[in-house]
Amino acid sequence: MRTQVGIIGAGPAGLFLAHLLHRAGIDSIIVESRSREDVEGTVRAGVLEHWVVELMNGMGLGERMMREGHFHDGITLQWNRERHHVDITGLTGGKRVVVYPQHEVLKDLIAARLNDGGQILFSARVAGVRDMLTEKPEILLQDGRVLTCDFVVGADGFHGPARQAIPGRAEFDKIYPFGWLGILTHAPLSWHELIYANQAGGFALMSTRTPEIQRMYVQCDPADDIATWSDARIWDTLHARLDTGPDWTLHEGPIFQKGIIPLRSFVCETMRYGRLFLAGDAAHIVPPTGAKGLNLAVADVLVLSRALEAKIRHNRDDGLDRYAGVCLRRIWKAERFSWYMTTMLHQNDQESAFEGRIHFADLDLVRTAPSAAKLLAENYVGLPFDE
Ligand code: RFL
Ligand code: PHB
Repeated sequence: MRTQVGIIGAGPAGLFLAHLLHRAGIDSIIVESRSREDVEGTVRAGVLEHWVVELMNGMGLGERMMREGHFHDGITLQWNRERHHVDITGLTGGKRVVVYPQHEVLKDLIAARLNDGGQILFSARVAGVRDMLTEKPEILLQDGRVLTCDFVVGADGFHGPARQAIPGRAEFDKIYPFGWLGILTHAPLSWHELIYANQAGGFALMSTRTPEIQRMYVQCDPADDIATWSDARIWDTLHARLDTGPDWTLHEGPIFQKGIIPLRSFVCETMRYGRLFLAGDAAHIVPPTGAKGLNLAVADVLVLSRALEAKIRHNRDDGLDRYAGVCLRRIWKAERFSWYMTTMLHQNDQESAFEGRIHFADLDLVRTAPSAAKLLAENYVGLPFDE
């Protein structure tokens, strides 16, 4: 098998990249270890930044998102049983975010890619890569097939093989002593926008999926056995953390999906090794509190697609040489924002009481200082590109 750009992984990074390259007249093959059903059924991110929505529309892929997505012009922060509205749209000159689940984005991207005649090899696991320092790098599939490429992109997530192929990587890591328990429930909407709360012993997030299905999270111990979280315990925790008094009703419903994820911050600054480029979660992880992971993956491949186009079409190397540097400026700002939102909104028993008080002062600054609210809003909708 042979292609110009071999892409490992059919997540947001790999699929957006394949579309962007196709629009530039460059062919690619995506190799994905999971089945199409699995990729399209895995519940992950929810929030798309302003410019990702514009990109989807500009690529002709936004029709269902515009119809089914939930547009939000603000978020609610809650602590001490009080809610504070952050006017994201007012603070950013008219920008909004959309809650449109990641697996719905992936369904739209996969359907459109296959419709364009694009190749996605599902249920095909990559065992490794070789010859990255030559002009004919290769992707080795576990079933023995070999994909010979001009360039290889590791869009294979945090646990994929691409990053492991880079010797002497510069990596930065932070593990948080808490995780998120996420649920999907058949229940009506309880509040008109997302609520991020730090109350009654920890974090809670109320998000949505459809008018009938809600997505919620509570801070938990990442080592918890999910079996110890009965539905009653989950609702009790959500009630305590989202409570504001008798005027508020949290609508309950049957929980039909639940799972625990750990929270981590991670950056691999070595995003290039010869003709291998890392993009998305393969190179960086953020805790989900800032809703940045998917958006950052798309930002990487937007930069990479332009650089690959300049090289393949005009034999210009400068874009590829600058790729990691350009991306890392955005990545570290998203890491900072995700860390800020995470530390401000969670209870951390490894921190001192002093630090705990500082986090509430940070929350109160967003309530009282327009500059703090504006900085939060600008980060939340997505910072401008700085190339
Ligand atoms: P992905 O999505 O992990 O895709 C990588 C793909 O590579 C495949 N793969 C392989 N394929 C072939 N051979 C191998 N050996 C392979 N190894 C791996 C995998 O099967 C997979 O399909 O990485 P990508 O494309 O970089 O995208 C990153 C995003 O998925 C991730 O950052 C977000 O989901 C993070 N995230 C959120 N991001 C947001 O922007 N907004 C949010 O609101 C948001 N909420 C979240 C989140 C992540 C969460 N979880 C579950 C971690 C909420 C949660 C709960
Ligand atoms: C979600 O809806 O899954 C979601 C929303 C906001 C976040 C993280 C996840 O910050």
